[in-house]
Amino acid sequence: MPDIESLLKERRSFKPSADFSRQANWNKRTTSEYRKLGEKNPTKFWAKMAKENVDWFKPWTKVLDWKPPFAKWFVGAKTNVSYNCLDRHLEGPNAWRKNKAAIIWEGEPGDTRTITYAELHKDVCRFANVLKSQGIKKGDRVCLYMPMVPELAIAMLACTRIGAPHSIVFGGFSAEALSDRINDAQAKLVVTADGGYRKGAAFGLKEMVDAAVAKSPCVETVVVVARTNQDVEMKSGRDLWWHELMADASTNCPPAKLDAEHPLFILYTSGTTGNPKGILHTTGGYLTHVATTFKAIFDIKDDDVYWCTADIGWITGHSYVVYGPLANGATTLMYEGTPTEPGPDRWWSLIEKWGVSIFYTAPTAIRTFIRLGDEHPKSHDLSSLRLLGSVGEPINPEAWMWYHRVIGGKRCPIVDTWWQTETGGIMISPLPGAIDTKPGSATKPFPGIHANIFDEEGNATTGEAGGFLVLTHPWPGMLRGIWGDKKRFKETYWGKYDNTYFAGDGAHRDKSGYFWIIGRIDDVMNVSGHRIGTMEVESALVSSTDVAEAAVVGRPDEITGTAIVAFVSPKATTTADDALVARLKKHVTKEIGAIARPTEIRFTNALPKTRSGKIMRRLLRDIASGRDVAGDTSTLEDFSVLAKLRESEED
Ligand code: 7RM
Repeated sequence: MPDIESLLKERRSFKPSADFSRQANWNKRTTSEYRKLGEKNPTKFWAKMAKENVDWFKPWTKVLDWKPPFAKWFVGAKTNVSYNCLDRHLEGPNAWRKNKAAIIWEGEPGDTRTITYAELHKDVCRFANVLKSQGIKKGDRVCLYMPMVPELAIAMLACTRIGAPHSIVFGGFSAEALSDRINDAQAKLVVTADGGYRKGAAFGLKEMVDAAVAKSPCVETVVVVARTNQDVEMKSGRDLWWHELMADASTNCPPAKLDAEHPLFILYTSGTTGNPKGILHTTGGYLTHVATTFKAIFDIKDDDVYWCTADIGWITGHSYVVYGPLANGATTLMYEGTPTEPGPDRWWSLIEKWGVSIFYTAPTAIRTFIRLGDEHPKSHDLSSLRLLGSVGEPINPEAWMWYHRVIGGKRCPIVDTWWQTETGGIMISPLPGAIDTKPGSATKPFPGIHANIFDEEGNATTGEAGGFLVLTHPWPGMLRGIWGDKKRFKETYWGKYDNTYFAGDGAHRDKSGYFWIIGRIDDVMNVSGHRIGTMEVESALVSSTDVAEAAVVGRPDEITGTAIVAFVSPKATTTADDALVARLKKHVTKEIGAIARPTEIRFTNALPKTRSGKIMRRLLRDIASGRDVAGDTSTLEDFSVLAKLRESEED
């Protein structure tokens, strides 16, 4: 089996400015010290991080207990996540933070709220007492199905305060998907809202909960936040208003002293087939991982305004909207609505308005804004920005360059962060003051993270190589299991190689040891014996001035094994005709070679994506091969896209 090939030749490289490096939380010297320690002794490195970045009620007796594939971190230690995110900023040397903004929130209609650490602490204590009064005890699961409102963060922290694991279900999921997730976790209580705002209108959530709970007899209580004030039905004996419960609740609620391995949350991610997997994370290791990576990679300072655009219903929102930032006493911005509401410059106006200094978003959003035109970011003062981040998909070099130039004004380092729901926190990323970045590369593993590239036979590679991305040593934020399914946990992540975590992504490592993530292994195409990642062909297409976005898949072909099919959405100013097809085929050949030349190019104005913006190539593969679309489609953002793609096929 040949290696996954690297067709993309990217030679640009960017140094952080001397000013940035000088002020960085982790400079070149500390980073190289940590790299050495993490390389030689990862447990010692993480123990050091756990001491520096987390407060513990009781120390551990053992840093790591590793019985593959089961890991326990900080054995015997006790801590509490809400204590680390709140109480410790109100007392001792950081007591001055009590009136610092913890959360700056803006609703889509333009209403705003600023919540200080002291206020957030009070509300979290109140809601923790509400949960207790509704019979929620340590270990009970609580499902949160909410829009992006501060009450979601309050509910999360309240759960952690009493040791009730939360399971957040993204507010865009259907009643059926919600019910499946509630039942799998056997949640006793659901927190929701009447609705939220999106695309300039109020949408409803409560009716979804009603339909879901009808099929989820485990639910005893539903707490409802009044966000939109639309009419909702309140079932007596089951449904209660958030504001009424909070009005009577005490602000006194000491944090539970929880075992480091106490379950913190479950987050469902869709598998390639059928039923979703409940990824389980625990308390002490997860907190250590997100608090440390947030401080080092986002270089947080007390006067920063940090904005991660992810929905909290996605792991990025858990780790880098809520827990990482609050554990560091940072100000985190939360925005409720659509990026382009009421106009294509909403995000840039938010950056200007709030003076955002650190901005973390996804390639899909960057590509959307490229298509909308430079005039929108250019009409706003973005000079407050000093650091940019990217997550969720490989970022194609052209999008990276645009982000660097148009958003970052060429002065901001970009941290391209690779990680997964399963890893809990960032695994491969630049340390912005300590490494040169290359467009499209996540650079090197974080200190203490042992990442490598394996070939099909399970041989570790060294130097320049392409293959399967793996993690060869446990790390504190790693998933501890799939809720209720040990077998699936073992098979999915630990079944391919012995004692080694299989990430399911393809990657390439260049001569200087930089990692280039190619994307999901399932998406890699085998064309005449050459294994080619979809991302490289997509990058080549997008580097043409005619193309806004592209998704590439393989379809079975008698001669070459796999034929490359490209779904292309042309720029608004471009005519989609046969001449364009010919131009694009030529362009790809010139950029990366004839082997990657698409056999077929289909034009479309929208691609099927998940709600977090990842292209669902699995569905495109079915369409390209003329099969019925099979498997789980519950995470699809917009179902009409599928119908349109099918129609275009019949034309
Ligand atoms: C954080 C998150 C995980 C999958 C992962 C990759 C892809 C994420 C990057 C990336 C290239 C990146 N969690 N991915 N980040 N690919 N470069 N910087 O996205 O569980 O929802 O998805 O996302 O394929 O395995 S996730």
